[in-house]
Amino acid sequence: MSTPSPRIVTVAAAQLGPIARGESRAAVVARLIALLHRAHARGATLVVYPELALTTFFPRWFMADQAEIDGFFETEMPGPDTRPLFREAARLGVGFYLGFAELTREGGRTRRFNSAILVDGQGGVVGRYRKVHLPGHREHEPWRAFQHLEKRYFEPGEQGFPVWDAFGGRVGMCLCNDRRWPETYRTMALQGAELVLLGYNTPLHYPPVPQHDHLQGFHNHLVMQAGAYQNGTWVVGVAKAGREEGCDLLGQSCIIAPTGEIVAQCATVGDEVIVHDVDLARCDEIKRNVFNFALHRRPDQYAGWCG
Ligand code: ING
Repeated sequence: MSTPSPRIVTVAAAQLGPIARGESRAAVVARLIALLHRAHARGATLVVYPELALTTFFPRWFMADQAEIDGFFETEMPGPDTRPLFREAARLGVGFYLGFAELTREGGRTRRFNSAILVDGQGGVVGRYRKVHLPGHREHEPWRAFQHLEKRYFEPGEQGFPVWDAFGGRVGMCLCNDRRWPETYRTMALQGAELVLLGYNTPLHYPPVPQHDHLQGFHNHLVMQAGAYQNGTWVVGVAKAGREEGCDLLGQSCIIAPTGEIVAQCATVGDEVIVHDVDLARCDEIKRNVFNFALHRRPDQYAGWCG
């Protein structure tokens, strides 16, 4: 079988350590730009940041005051605080994925989403994704060591899992809990996704089932490696990590090949950059063989699967 010509995109995972509740956007953007410089110095043309990369993971607290909650959201992207990142990335010719809390006016009402944006190397917005699978709960549950109020603070995304032509291939995005659901990767793979970018904030302690706490790292890689292999796509998973406002967040940011192999992984729970020469052509090793959907997949037998 002929080997396709390589299609290399040098990708960086830019893991963030904790962001304090009171840390200014300017201070966080300065950290993002420092990571951008380290990634660029190592040849990266695409940098992947975590979910909600501009603030602390605020769904861990119950807040009654909407103005206080909205202080964690962005009303413009780019806006005054993030424009320096967009400018510097474009100056260096580097694209990026950035997770952020999106506050917008649509259909005559205020909407709030857990979102991510994909920006190309010229500073152009390729696309925006709104988190589909919102974990956690809606009401204050004081029994928990900390809250997980994504269902309270965000609306679920209603635009599915788009895939865009970018960086020389087919690129898709998702966010955190989305990575646990097989439908996420398959929906994108059915659109030809070759590179799935995602950020996450994953506490080591899971209050509903604490006996699984020691499995957080295993489950994190399990779902991303399976998603990569079963769909013949690269997966880049990037953490907000470390002890953030008293809550220990999982690190283990990594770059995973279509074979399911982890080819690069962070070794700390702080601000850290890992880089890999992602060859998008290697997706064919899987997509044209073991998971050749046209030859082997049987949607006629998958009752209830919309794909
Ligand atoms: N965080 C967590 C995640 O899916 C979670 C929530 C943790 C769910 C542990 C299940 C087990 O990684 C976000 N932000 O989705």
